[in-house]
Amino acid sequence: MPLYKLTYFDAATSRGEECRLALHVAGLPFEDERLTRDQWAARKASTPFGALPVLVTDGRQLAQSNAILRFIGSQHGLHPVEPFEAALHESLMCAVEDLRTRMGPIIRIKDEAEKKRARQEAAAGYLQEWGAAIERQIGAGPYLAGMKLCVADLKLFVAAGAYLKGTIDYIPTDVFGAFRKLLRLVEAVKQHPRVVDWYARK
Ligand SMILES: N[C@@H](CCC(=O)N[C@@H](CS)C(=O)NCC(=O)O)C(=O)O
Repeated sequence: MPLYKLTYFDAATSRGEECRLALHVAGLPFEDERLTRDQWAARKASTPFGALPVLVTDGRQLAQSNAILRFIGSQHGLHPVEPFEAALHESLMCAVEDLRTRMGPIIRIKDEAEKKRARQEAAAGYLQEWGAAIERQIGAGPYLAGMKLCVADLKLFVAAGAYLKGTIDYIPTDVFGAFRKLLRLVEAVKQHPRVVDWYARK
């Protein structure tokens, strides 16, 4: 029986997917529990913050994607050891959460005209500011820590990658085109052998 269970929804996206990737890249076998919306409604109150993902290990629950990523990363060579470097990576993971908080309501707009207006505005404005801020934090690359993949790279890959796939109407796939280091990081993560392995097994 695996030591870890990661619970999320049945989608290869967002906070759950980055935690699954971290477990897989770390080489940790885990139970990949995927809830339907009805199952989630019944389970929500029993989770620490009423939200997913949740990692269960040794009979204890850990919520909050960044805490889960740090927990896995710091034990398995996927998070910096030096405290300031570790905090810098955490600041980038927080920036991804800022992105999701800001874009979530825009992604959920139903009215077609308003959806188009808000998404085009975000693509030309907020997403450019966000991308430029991330770009400034990336050094020689390809990853944040140079040649070594870390959990913060996985989080950036999942978050930025969602905008590059062309599945979000009115946000062009070249929305981050000005940010060459960010695009190189996303590509490097995509080509990492453990990431390739994760997507090959689905
Ligand atoms: N800050 C939390 C946010 C968790 C969150 O909002 N999760 C969403 C899915 S990505 C969720 O559980 N939505 C269902 C709900 O809130 O009932 C984290 O980083 O894990």
